[in-house]
Amino acid sequence: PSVLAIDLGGTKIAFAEVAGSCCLARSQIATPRTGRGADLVAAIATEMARRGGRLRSPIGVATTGIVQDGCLTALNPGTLPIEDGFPLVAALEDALDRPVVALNDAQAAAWGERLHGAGRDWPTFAFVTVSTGVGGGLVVGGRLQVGLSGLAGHLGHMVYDPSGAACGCGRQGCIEAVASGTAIARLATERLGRPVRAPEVFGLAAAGNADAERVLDGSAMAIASGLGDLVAAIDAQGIVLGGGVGLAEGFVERVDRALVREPMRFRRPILRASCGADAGLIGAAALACLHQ
Ligand code: BMX
Ligand code: ZN
Repeated sequence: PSVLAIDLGGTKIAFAEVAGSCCLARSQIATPRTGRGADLVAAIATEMARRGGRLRSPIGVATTGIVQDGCLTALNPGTLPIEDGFPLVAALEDALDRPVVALNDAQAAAWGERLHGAGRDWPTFAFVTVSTGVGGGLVVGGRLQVGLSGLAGHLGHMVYDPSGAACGCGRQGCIEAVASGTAIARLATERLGRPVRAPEVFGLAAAGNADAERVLDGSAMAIASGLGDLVAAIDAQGIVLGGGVGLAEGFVERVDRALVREPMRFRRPILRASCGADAGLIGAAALACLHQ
C-alpha cells in the first residue's frame, strides 16, 4: 500500500508514491514563485491531473514554511513568498478532492529519518537540512515536535552571530543567514566579486580556492554551533544532516572539523540523512498513512 506525498520547496515541487521508505512514480515541477498560494495549488492540481492515480486516498504534504492548523506562512519569505496564513490544506483538498495532511518539510524529514533512516537508533535528535534555507526538525523521546504554532524545530533561525546579516525572518545573524545555500552564494559572490551559486562554491573549494573554503567553513561553523545549542536545549544524541548543501561532497566532514571548537560536552555525532532528498516525502507519507 502506498500513499502520494508531495514535497513543496522554494525551487521545486516533488511528487512520489511512497511505500515505507520506497519512493516510486516520481515527478517534479518548478515552484511558481509568484507569492500567491493559489498558484501553488493550481500547479499541483495540474501535475496531479497529469499523473492520474487513485481517487480519494490521502496525500501527505511536506512544505517549506510554517504550518499551523493546515495554513502555511513563510518564516523567511525569501525562501518561498506566499501570503500569511494561506489555507494550504483546505485549498488542496478542494482542488484535489482528497484528504490532505501537511507539515513543515524539515519536520517531515526528521520523522522520515526517525522511522526509516539515520535517526532509527536515536529517540532524541535533530534533523538539519542545509538547502535554500536551513530547516530543522526535532524528535524528542521518540516524538516529533511540531509546536502549537508549527514553529518547533526551526533551527535555522537560532542566532549564530548577533552582529551578522539580517535574516528574512526579521532576526539578525540567524544560522540560515550564514549557512544556507542562499547565504553561501551571497557570501561567495561578495568575496569573489562575481555572481556564483552554491554548487560552484563547492567546486571552487575542492580546487583549493581560499575564498570558497572560507565561506563553506563559515557555514559549517554555524551548523556546528547550532548542534552545540541543541545539545544544551534537548540533549540531542546527534544530528542528521540533509539538504543539497548538507549532503554535498565533504560538508559533513567540514561540520565535524568545526565541532572541535565546541567543548567536549557539546559535541555529538553527525550522520548523513540516509533517506537523502526523500526524507520529507517519506515522513509526510507516514503521517498521511495515519489518516487512511
Ligand atoms: C526556511 C523556512 C523553513 C524551512 C527551511 C528549509 C520558509 C518558507 N521556510 O527556514 O520553514 O524548513 O527554510 O526550507 O520560511 P528549504 O526550502 O530550503 O528546504
Ligand atoms: Zn532567521
